Amino acid sequence: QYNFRDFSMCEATVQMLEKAAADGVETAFQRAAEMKPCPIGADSACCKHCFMGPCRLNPKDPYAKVGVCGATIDTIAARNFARMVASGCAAHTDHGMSMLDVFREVVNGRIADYKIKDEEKLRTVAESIGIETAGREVKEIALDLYHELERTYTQVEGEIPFVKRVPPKTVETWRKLGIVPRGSMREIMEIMHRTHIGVDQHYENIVKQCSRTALADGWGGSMVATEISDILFGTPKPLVGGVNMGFLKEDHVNVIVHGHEPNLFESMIDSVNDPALVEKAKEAGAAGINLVGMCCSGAEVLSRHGVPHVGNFMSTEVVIATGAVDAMAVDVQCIKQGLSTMAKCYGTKFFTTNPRAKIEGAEHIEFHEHTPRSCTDKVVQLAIERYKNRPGRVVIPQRRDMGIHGFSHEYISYMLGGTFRGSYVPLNENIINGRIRGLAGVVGCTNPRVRHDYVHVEVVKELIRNNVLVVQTGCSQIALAKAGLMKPDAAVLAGDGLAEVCETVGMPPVLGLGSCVDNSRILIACAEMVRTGGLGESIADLPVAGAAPEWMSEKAISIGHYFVASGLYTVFGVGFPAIKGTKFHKLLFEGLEELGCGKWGFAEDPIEMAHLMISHIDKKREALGIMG
Ligand code: NFS
Repeated sequence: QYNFRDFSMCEATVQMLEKAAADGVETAFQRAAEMKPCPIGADSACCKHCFMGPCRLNPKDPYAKVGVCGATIDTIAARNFARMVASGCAAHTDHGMSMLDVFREVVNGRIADYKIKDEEKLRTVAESIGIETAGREVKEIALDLYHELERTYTQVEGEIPFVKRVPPKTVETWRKLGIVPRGSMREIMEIMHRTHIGVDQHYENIVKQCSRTALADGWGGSMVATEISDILFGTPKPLVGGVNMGFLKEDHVNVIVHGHEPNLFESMIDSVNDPALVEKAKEAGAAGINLVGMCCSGAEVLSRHGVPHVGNFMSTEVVIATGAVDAMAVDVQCIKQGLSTMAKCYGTKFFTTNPRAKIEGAEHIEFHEHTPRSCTDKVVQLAIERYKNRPGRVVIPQRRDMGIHGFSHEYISYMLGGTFRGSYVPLNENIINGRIRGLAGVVGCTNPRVRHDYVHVEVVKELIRNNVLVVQTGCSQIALAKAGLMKPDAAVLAGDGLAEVCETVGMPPVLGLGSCVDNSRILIACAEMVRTGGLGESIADLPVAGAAPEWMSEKAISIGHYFVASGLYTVFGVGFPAIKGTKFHKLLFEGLEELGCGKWGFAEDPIEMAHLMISHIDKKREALGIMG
C-alpha cells in the first residue's frame, strides 16, 4: 500500500521496511502515515496546563479567541515552547549529571571499572574554569573539577562555571538580558513554575526564561556530559568508522546498544571482548560477538572508538526486522516504545538498563556503575542464548558506508593548525580570505513526517557546494555518513574554496563531532573562533548558522534555543510550534536578534533551508567587512 522509498532515502531502511511489511509488522513510518498530526496542536494553539480546558484556539485566526483563563495565543505558545525547553534541558542535564556521578565515584576510588583516561583533557577543562593545575596531582584537580561542575546543577545564585568559556561580549549581552543561567535545576524548576496556570503571562518574559534554561543545557548539562565523557573515556580523534546495517553479521552474536549515556556502551565493549564470553559464543556455534551502536550513544562510540553504527532514530525499529539482532540494550532517550513490540515479533532480547527508563515488555537488567559488568555480561549471555535459537530468517542489507568520524573542537584546531601551531587561526584565516564562507552545524533527529535522511543530506550538500564547512552530530551525522559525505573525496562535491582547504588538509567537507550532547563542541568551537580574532567580538558576529532539518524531540528545541540564545541563526525543518504572524513567533524569528542574540528560522525545503543559512552567513561576512 505504501511506496517505502517515499518514507526514506536510506536503502537499508527501505529494504527492511519491505521485509517488515511482508512479515506483517508495522513501524513508526506507517503509524505516522496513519495518524495525521493534530492541526491545532501542531501550531501550538492548544493549552492543557489546567483542567478548565484543554483549550483550543483557532490557528487560522489566532487572536480571535483566548483560553478560559484569558490566555492569548502568545502566552499559550510561549508556555508550550518553554515546557519543551525545560524537558529537553532536563534530559541533557540529567545525562550530564549521571556522567558527573560516575566521575565523582571514579575520583573517590569507588568505581574501578572506569578511570581518568585523558589527563590532558582534565587539565584543559579545569584550567578553562580557573582551577589551578600546575604541580598538582590528578586526583586533586579532578576533585576540584567535580565540585565546580556540580554547581552547573545545584547552584541557586550566580553563574554556571562554563560561562567562563563564553566570549566576554556574549556574556555581557546575557547579563544585560538577565539570562545567564544560575543552575539548571533552578532554571528548570522556574520554567515549570512560571508555566503553571496563572503565573507568567507575558510571552517576552517566558522566552527570557527559555533562553536562561536553554543556556543551562548548552553551556551546562550538555557540555558537562561531553567534557566528562572525554576525560573518562578519551577525547575523540579522527578515525575510519563504518555505518549502516551491513555491519550486522549473520554468523555472529549481534548486540546493539541504543540510547545516550556512554558508560553502558563502554562496559558492553569490555563484555563482548571478554574471552570467556567469546568462547561461549563460539560454543553456541557463532564466529564471535559483534557489537554495534544506534542513535546518539552509537554516534559517541563511533567517534571515540570506531564501533560501527547501524542506524539513526528512524532506523531503530527496522534494524530488528533483519532478524539478526540477538540483543538490544537501551538506557535513556529516543527509544521508541514500539521497539518492544518489534523485538517480540523477531525474538530479539530487549533490555532496559536504566532505573529512569523501563518499557513494558522489556526485561529490566539494571546497570550499576559500581558493578557495570553484572549487567552487560548478562545481556551478552542472553544474546548468545537467542543466537542458539534464532527463530526466523535473517536478512541483512549489505550496505556498509565508511567515513571519517571523531572530530573534536580540539582536533579541528590541531588539524588545521598542525602540531606546531595548533589553533583556530587557519580556520579563521580561511573564513576571512573567503575560501570557507562560514560554518554550519547541521544536527538533530530524523522524523517520519519527512522523507528520512533526505532533508539532512540535501541541505548539507547545498551548504558545502556553497563553500560552507559543515559540522555534524547525532542522527544527522549518520545520515550524511550513509550518503558518503564523511570521506575526504566528498570534497569533489564542495565549492572550489572549501574543496581546496579539504584537499590541503586531507579532511572531509563534513566533520562528525559525535552525539547530540556534543553539540556543545560547536559552542566551544564558536567561542574559539571569537577568541582567535578577526571574526568579531561575540558569537552573534560569526558567519555561522545551525539547522535541525528533521527534528522531532524536545531536546532539539532546547538545543535550537541555546544556539539562538548564544547568538546563532538556527533553522528548523518539518514544522515549527508557533504561528507565523503572532507576536511570540516574531520575537523568536526577529526580536531576539535585535536584542543581541541569534534568531530562529524555518524552512521545509532543504535548498531553501541552506540558502537561508547562507544568506545569514553572508550578512555576517558583510558586517565584518570580509565580503567577496
Ligand atoms: Ni539528538 Fe534527536 Fe535522539 Fe540523538 Fe537522534 S533523535 S535531538 S540525534 S538519537 S538525541
